[in-house]
Amino acid sequence: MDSIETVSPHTRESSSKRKVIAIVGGGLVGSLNACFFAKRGFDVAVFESREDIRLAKVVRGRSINLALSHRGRQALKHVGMEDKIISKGIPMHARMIHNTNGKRSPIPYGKKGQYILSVDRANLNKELLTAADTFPNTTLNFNHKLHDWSPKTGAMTFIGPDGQMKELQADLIVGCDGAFSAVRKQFLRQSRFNYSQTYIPHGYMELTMPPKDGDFAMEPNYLHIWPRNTFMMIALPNLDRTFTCTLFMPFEDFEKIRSGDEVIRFFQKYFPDSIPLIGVEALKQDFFRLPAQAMVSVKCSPYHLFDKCVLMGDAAHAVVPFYGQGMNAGFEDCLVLNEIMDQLNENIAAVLQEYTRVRVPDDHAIADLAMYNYVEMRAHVNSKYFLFRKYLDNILHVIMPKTIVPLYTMVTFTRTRYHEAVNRWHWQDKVITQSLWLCGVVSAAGGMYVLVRNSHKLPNISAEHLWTRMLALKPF
Ligand code: FAD
Ligand code: EGU
Repeated sequence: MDSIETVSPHTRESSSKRKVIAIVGGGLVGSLNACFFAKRGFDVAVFESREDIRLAKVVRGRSINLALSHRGRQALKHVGMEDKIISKGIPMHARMIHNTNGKRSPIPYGKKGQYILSVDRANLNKELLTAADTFPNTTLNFNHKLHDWSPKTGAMTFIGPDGQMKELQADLIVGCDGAFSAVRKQFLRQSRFNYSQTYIPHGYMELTMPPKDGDFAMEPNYLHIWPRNTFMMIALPNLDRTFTCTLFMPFEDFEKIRSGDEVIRFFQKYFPDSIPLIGVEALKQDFFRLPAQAMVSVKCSPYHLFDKCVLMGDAAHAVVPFYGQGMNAGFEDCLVLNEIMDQLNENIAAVLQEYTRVRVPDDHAIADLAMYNYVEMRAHVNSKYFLFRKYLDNILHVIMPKTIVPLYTMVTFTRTRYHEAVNRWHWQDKVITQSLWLCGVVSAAGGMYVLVRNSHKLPNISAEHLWTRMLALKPF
């Protein structure tokens, strides 16, 4: 390498005033973030290790569809993309709980306007790349894999399309390169950087449920759930009238299923109603197409390194998918950073420090919540328990709409800061428990009062007599 180029799409002279932002990772968060930075007038360069998925024939990678909710929508709205994305999303107004007998019970998410959307990951990513591409101050660089970068100089080395190393310079590096972030590697070498990662014992596998007689095989506007303690399946609808079913199961159980017949036997036992819908032959084949995929939870802090670099999305906080919030939280990251840019007049050093201060507690809270829900679901959540808990949540909310707001409602349908949602949840839990105690004490005291007031009317039976009778199990 002879010299370090800037990544700016313009020459150094023409862009002397504009700061150059390098966004590493052109996934969901990176491509959205590019729109946010471009809209502010920065010179933006996105570097993505894969080829341009808009041109690719087959798109590999994680989860085919995702649940988009309020936080993600608010971020999309800010860059004028909300309508475009929701027009291709399928509303899910309720969950549909499937029990082992094939019985289905719907539980609404909330009031009429409260629904989540099933969106196609590849389409969402393509639309966001195209949106970023329309800004004249943005360049998209595919087949550019970040190899390393220097916190001293801010210089980045990429492995380019021709396999050659390439060194580039930017004013700010934004790490949006996912759960196994290469940008994050340099953070790990810093003193006082906190980091933890946990692989859960479960893996996931995606199976496609084809249309039946040209239409959706199940009710389309639902998030279908088969809760079975350690096993769980979830299905989200797609525009092509298929469903993508995601089976969550401990790796050791995946390993026990080795033949097509064993797959059918397993489904017969736990998800019998889904067999004819997926199809026996398809099920036997799909199950072995790809091995089960791992899920990791990553927490770290701080999110910034001097005024040189910041981590966002899964690179900063990979969460297990048991709250449907990973992408939503990553999109909200972009919105939060943008709000702080307004507050602090784009003073990058100050903005990054404030971003870490504000965002770490919230991202850690959603990582904890998602992990908590994973543990809870596998501990004792079958279809009956799930129905009971969600009914109870909803009933309490209807009785006291201001005091009791279900946790998932705050998480999914509001922009209540995640850590505040958790605090409020703990507080509500206390109120509910104390109310129950109070009810108990009041009714016990009331009962006692009535008893004492009327004691003269009661038959005079001695305690010994009572005891003998009880032992004899004779009714009075
Ligand atoms: P990614 O989507 O991982 O994108 C990172 C990008 O960086 C990729 O394009 C990658 O190619 C690129 N990259 C990686 N390394 C480099 C490098 N060295 N140089 C250059 N580029 C690089 N979230 C929800 O909100 N709702 C859901 O319903 C939901 N369901 C999920 C279900 C499952 C099974 C899983 C696993 C996750 C789910 N999520 C969901 C979470 C969601 O998928 C992630 O939070 C989201 O994809 C994070 O986006 P990202 O852009 O940060 O990372
Ligand atoms: C998992 C995988 C139901 C997509 C959590 C609910 C999820 C999603 C729930 C996946 C569950 C679990 C919530 C939403 C959503 C529920 C939620 C989980 C979408 C508490 C594509 N979860 N997910 N909670 O309430 O808040 O319906 O892969 F089974 S959307 Cl685990 Cl709201």
